[in-house]
Amino acid sequence: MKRSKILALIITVLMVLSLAACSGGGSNEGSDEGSAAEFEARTIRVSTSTAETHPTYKALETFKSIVEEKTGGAVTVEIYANSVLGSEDSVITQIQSGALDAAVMGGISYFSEHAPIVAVEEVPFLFNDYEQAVAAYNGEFGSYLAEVALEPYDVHLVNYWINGFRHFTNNVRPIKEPADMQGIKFRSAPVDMRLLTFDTLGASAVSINFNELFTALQQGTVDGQENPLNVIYSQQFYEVQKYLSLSGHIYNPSPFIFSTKCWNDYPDELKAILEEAAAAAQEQQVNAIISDENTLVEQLQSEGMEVNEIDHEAFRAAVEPVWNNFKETYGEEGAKLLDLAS
Ligand code: EAX
Repeated sequence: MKRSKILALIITVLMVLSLAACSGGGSNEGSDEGSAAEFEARTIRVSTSTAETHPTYKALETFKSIVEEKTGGAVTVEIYANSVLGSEDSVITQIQSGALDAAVMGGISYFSEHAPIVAVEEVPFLFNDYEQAVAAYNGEFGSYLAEVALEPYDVHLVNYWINGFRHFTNNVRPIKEPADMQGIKFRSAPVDMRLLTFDTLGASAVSINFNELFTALQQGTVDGQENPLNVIYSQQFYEVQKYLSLSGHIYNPSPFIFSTKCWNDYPDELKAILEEAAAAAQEQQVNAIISDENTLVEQLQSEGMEVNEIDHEAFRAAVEPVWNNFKETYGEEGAKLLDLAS
């Protein structure tokens, strides 16, 4: 059976099993067990598109164990990896309705409906390194985006983890200069600014959901894709991709979000525990992503990928029209955000 069919089947089963929204308010089991007595039995369901071998999943396991321990087992956390609850868009819909409590997303620009300016995330070469990107998202830049983009969706940001700097992979040729992009057919996530970047660089790009990406690469629907090293490795894209070009052209955070409906339903003591557990998980995830960068290139090479550096200066010059497009579209507000990012 194809990966996508298996997933579709799993999703259907899960949907049927999970009709209860923000599944709290169960029996008051454990009410005579000391401090855990404060907590009603409830299950918190968290989704991630990444695999069990990705640092996000491991950090969610830490989150789960802290929450379960601090609530004396009254609150259970269930982790759904590998997009089993559906594409990013479908996860957002489930979060909005409160059918799903929480998710670690692969970026923030999926939430563009109420604030198209969130496209700033996708401006190529906006950040030079992890230190700068993490500081921006943990600071005013990140809180501004959460306020304008997430809140109108009824989405509550707990904190930002890292998805990472994205790099090109493909089966046609190593990408060194912008001209090497010509004619290669890439998959893009369904976000406009990224599609514009591909277009500006002379590549063709089609929008495909992440949960359909492996199959699309395997079947040759597209020649290439771009993702952070940890995603390329944990999704085993090296099985279906030959060249890895270390472009780092876009940085995506991984916002850890909750359904506002569910969040408002939790007692304050539980919110405090969730925040504490999320802070520990964030620290673990961020450290893992950053330190893995040193070893992943070698691991991908030993899986058979051919790795090269890109001509950064030439690429930065080639994407200038994308910057201009952003500046013209978002005026002063856009300029302020670009400033906050630097
Ligand atoms: O969470 O769609 C993508 O390529 C994202 O990077 C993916 O969701 C990782």
